[in-house]
Amino acid sequence: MSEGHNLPVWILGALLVVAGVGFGLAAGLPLTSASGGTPSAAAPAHLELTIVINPVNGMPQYSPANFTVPTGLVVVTIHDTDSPMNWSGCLCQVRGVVHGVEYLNQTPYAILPSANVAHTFTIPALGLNVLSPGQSTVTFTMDLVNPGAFTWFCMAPCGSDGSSGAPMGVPGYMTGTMTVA
Ligand SMILES: [Cu+2]
Repeated sequence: MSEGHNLPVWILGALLVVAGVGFGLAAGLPLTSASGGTPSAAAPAHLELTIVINPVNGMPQYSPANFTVPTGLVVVTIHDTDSPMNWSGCLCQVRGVVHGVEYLNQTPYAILPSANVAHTFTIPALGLNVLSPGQSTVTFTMDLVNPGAFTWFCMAPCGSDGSSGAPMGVPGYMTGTMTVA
């Protein structure tokens, strides 16, 4: 006699709801409030970054450049308002994020086409690399285990002088500090 046949219908319904929530998390779908979530897993934190053109000097910059996030799962959204850039030398491989993919306008990619990639969000200490095409919205999830201060930077040659000129390497533009606390 199988125990499964004795499961009340409401338990099966609850299991389906939990599975649905799990799928939503795995697919990177927009998350609603924590209420109604699974009690065993804390709701992920959210971080919103925007890449804008500085109105004074015309250089692209991440805003904010310095920010604090908690340990655990952090869903990051990058709104890139810069122009697309054809970065032919880009390997464009997504690394160090949950499931190994980022979502470009909600489509998952493990490797992005290099044709439009304008910037990257790269944290070598975490083995993390995410690509940001111009005029796009990118979403990915970090699973942060350890607290600390982590330098992030952009690897794309987005400067006025390719990979050597500003804003590359200028704090507050294409590099900054992510504090995990
Ligand atoms: Cu850049």
